Amino acid sequence: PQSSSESSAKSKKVMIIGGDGYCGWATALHLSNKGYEVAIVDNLVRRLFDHQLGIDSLTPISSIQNRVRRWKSVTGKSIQLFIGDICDFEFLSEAFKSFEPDSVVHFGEQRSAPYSMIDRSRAVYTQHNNVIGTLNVLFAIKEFSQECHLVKLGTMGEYGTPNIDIEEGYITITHNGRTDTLPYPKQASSFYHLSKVHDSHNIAFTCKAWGIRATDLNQGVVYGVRTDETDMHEELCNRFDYDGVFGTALNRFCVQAAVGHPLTVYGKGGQTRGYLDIRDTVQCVELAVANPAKPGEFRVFNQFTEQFSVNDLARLVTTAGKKLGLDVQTISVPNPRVEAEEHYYNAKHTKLIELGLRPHLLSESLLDSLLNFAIKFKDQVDPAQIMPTVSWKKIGVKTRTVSV
Ligand code: NAD
Ligand code: USQ
Repeated sequence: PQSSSESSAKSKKVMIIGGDGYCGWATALHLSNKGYEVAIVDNLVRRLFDHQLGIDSLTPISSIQNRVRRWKSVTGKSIQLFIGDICDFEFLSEAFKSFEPDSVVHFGEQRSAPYSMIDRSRAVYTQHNNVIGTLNVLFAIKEFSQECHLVKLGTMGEYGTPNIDIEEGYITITHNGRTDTLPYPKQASSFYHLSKVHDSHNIAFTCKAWGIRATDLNQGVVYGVRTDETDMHEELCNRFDYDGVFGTALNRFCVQAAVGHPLTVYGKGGQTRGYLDIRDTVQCVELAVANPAKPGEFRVFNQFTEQFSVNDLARLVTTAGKKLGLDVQTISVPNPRVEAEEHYYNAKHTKLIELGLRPHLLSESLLDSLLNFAIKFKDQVDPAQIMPTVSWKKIGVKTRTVSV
């Protein structure tokens, strides 16, 4: 594998779509710090969802313009900004022609499963935004920069929870005496997770038909907030979602423990997923960018470092909380989702390790620092945002205002 040293990265231009979001902001700074020339493309719709739902990041986040200005003043490095919607092909074309990326890292989607299950209009928005946005990126690569490598954020949730081992993208099957290597079966369980399945199929097809080079990063659930770069100045601070729509399991549990809210385990709590530290998200993307797929190759990496059930996470947070003097309780919340609550789960995740990933595993020290981080900001917590409000079964055509 090629190492991503500063010198080899200098001439490389990376466009980060969704660079104002949680994973995208951390990655944009990381790649800029490593010597890549970075442009952020974002329509700031994630900030609009907060306004519409009456929710907010635990941490105060600066405007994208101030973030980029601060980054320049702290490091001397410039990040270009293109504010617009990738579903608008004219906007995307202009951004492509002006920046001429060598790689595109695509984080720019509606990424919450509960959001996609609020009502019909949110389900349709999610699939339109994600599927059409990705199609536009594929057309832009074909039209303006054939050699450009697409690094696309997918999700481990594309595979669901089958009763056999999960492979990295492909499985070799022998059927009626004949053998083939085929895309691993997809069993997504929300309109959001399904949008990622549709994306994967569209990308795989264009790799075959047009020779696009692409890497699908089937990422697990991300936790943590601090990275080397966002730590450089308080105005570079990342967002931290803890609410019932955008907050993810471990981040939510840390905030719940900090404010004395019982940990919200949905159903039996045996739901097992792959998890990773946000410091590993930025490392994985850097590895994918530095070691591009070949023309026509549709490469799939499972991007997580450890598997946990929801009950495992609750136990870990309870133990770590006790050490900090917190009395952490757990409640079983009737599961608002339709998902297996007790199941087999064993997913391969070796390809990024082979490229050189050095994982930050979930040790007690990290949980301590994440809990301390949540404690530091606990006055910002709105307890009314904690319980889940979106039901997989009650979704209907009537437009819902999700509020307390
Ligand atoms: P996020 O919502 O914080 O960031 C997504 C960004 O994309 C936002 O800034 C949003 O404004 C932007 N965006 C959305 N639609 C856009 C459009 N049409 N045009 C331009 N910009 C648009 O999400 P995140 O947590 O950073 O996730 C980033 C990616 O990683 C997503 O694709 C998500 O599915 C994937 N992922 C996230 C996690 C996780 O735990 N956070 C886990 C696995 C995969
Ligand atoms: N869960 C609880 N209690 C909570 C929150 C969640 O028990 O308070 C359970 C959920 O029911 C689910 C599991 O924890 O079984 C994970 O839920 P989550 O909200 O942390 O993650 P999920 O909805 O799967 O989505 C997140 C990101 C999404 C990404 C996905 C990766 O929002 O963008 O694609 O993680 S994965 O889970 O591998 O598909």
